[in-house]
Order: sequence, then C-alpha cells, then structure tokens
Amino acid sequence: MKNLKKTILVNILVIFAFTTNAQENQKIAEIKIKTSAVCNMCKETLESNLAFEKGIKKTELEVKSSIITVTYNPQKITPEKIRKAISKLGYDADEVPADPKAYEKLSSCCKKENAAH
Ligand SMILES: [Cu+2]
Repeated sequence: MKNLKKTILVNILVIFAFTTNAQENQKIAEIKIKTSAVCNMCKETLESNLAFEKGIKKTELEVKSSIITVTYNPQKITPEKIRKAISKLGYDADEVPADPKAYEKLSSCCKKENAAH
C-alpha cells in the first residue's frame, strides 16, 4: 500500500514536469528590431551583451540591414525592455534612440555618423 502511494506520487510528479515543460516551450517569441549597427564589431557588441539580458534566448544581427532578430521569453522580458537594452549599448532600436553616454563609448567605426564602410 505504501509502495502504491509512492508510485502514484511519482507519476503525478512526472506528469507535472512534462506539463511544465510543454508550457515552457510556448514561452518563446521573436522580434525584429531595426538598430543603428554598422559593422561586425557592432554585431559582436550587441549579440554578446544581449545574451546576458534575462529572458533573451538568442540574437542574430544582420549587418547589411542592421536588423537584429531576438528570440525571447515574453514572460521575462518585453520588446520595450529589449529596445532599452539595445539603446543602453549605444545603438538605436526602432523608435528608441541610442543612449548618448553609451554611444560616446563606442569605437569610432561603430558610430552611425562614421558609417562610411
Ligand atoms: Cu561597429
């Protein structure tokens, strides 16, 4: 009798774990944000720094179009916060302008006014 109870309990836990996992998989969204990135260094800066942002799962910046594709968990981060994070790194993100202080710290080749390459 004791063993039966144990088996039932384990089964319930297993079912619970699977259900949680299924919900977890649905907590994924994707957004494309237009940035002011101009070169591969910008790509590096954005992708490596955004990786530390809570809720962001994957980032991929296309240098040619300056568009960054962000895969994120909408339960943990909002598109608004993602744009803020990009701005804090010194880059424009859609309608959110680059944070002036962060922008100043960028390498000269990464500044949008010098985008001659
Ligand atoms: Cu750059």
